[in-house]
Amino acid sequence: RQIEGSYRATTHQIHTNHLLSTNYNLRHLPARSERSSSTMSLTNEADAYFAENPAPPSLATAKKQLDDFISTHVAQNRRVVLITSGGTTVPLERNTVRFLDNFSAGTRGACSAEYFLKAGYAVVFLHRQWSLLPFARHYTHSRNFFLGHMSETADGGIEIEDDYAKTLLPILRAYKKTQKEGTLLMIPFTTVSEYLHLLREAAMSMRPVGANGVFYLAAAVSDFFVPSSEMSEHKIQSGDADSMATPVTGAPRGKTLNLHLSPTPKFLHHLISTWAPTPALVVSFKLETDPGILLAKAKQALRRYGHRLVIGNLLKTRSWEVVFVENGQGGKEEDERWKEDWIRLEGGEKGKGEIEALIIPEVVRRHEGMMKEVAGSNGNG
Ligand code: PAZ
Repeated sequence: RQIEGSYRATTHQIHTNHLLSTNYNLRHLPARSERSSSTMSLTNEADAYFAENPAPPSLATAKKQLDDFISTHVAQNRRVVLITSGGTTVPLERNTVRFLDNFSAGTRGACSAEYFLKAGYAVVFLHRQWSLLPFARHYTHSRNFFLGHMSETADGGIEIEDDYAKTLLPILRAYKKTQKEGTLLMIPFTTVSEYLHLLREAAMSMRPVGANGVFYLAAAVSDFFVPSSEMSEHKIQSGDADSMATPVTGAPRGKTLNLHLSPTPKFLHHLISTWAPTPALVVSFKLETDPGILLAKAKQALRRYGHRLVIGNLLKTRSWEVVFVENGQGGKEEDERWKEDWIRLEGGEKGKGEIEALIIPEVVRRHEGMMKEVAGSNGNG
């Protein structure tokens, strides 16, 4: 999960990263003037993206799983939520040795999936491979290592400490119920390209769900990527890099690497306007590190894409506070239309429980409100 030694980039670090200002061009990189994405319309931009960046070989299987799963639950008139979870990678080579990654562990997505299941939804869980999974997260990524609570019995069986068994029992019950009802479909991705191909197929599969559907887009998606045509086929060799002089002193400072990254297409625009133009509730997440711009960025997303709800969060406080930003579409002045509701875990950082236990009921409440509106406007309300 690293490139070159100890460097670990997040999508949000890329702007300021010294890699961008250094001076090594990946081979096969066409001149900037040959790249035309800035002049394309958004639709052409998406078409060009999917034409240029090949679909993962597993896409056809995933599509069949999605269609089967969704049609089963549509037939039962069950609500369906599509959750995206975890970070996407940006490979630097086609035979990938190195890639950019980001911080997301998939906690928000995995945890939210359990609460949506509890609320009766069927869950499509598009997640970064090896990130946190619903149910498994309670023991795979816990510092309270599960084997420490088990011992071997005289007859070769396994005994679990009473207290630990009590903690696991509700999780086991919820998992068994989910299995019995077939309400969880998990599909993994790794790269940003795999993610976008999967999201497009999943969004189109969601169409028949209509107003019973929710898109809950919690994945941390790379804003920039290296297009397939510009990627080195094999592992980038340090010998291919330019020797650089240190600015000001001119002293040699060895080989340096300079990456040119292209902007990832604005997938939310495509999801809302083309892939899934259904009355489903679309909830996107906005992560920032600067508290001063969080609300403005959430509103910008709502204005730009025209969906219903953005959940804003800050890197440092995301596990105990979030803000729901909604475009009420009622007032005359732009500022009067915004509704901002902070949701906080009691006790803050040291609070007990999970903030998703508060987030999901609130999303469900808003989803139900929207379903009533849709039924009303169809004359069924
Ligand atoms: O996966 P995690 O629990 O560590 O983090 C969740 C999150 C911060 C990635 C998510 O809540 C979020 O804000 N996703 C959108 C990120 C973005 O603005 O690109």
